[in-house]
Amino acid sequence: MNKSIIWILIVSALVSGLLWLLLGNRNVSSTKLKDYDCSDFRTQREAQTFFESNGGPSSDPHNLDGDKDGKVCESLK
Ligand SMILES: [Ca+2]
Repeated sequence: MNKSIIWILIVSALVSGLLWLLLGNRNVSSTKLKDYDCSDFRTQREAQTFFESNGGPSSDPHNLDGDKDGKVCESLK
């Protein structure tokens, strides 16, 4: 087997290992952020304000708007 092919394999294994570590660490740090649920808010308006200041209807990382109609925590008054 050609030595350069072996080196390419070693380097690509190291690079993918490094990428895996970087992406893995990013996932760990994102899961450390608090995940808000409707029970974290006292009123629907409070949840709605939080939702709109954190990406609005286009982004719902906390999954507050389960039915995707733009209105969060319909169960709250
Ligand atoms: Ca909704």
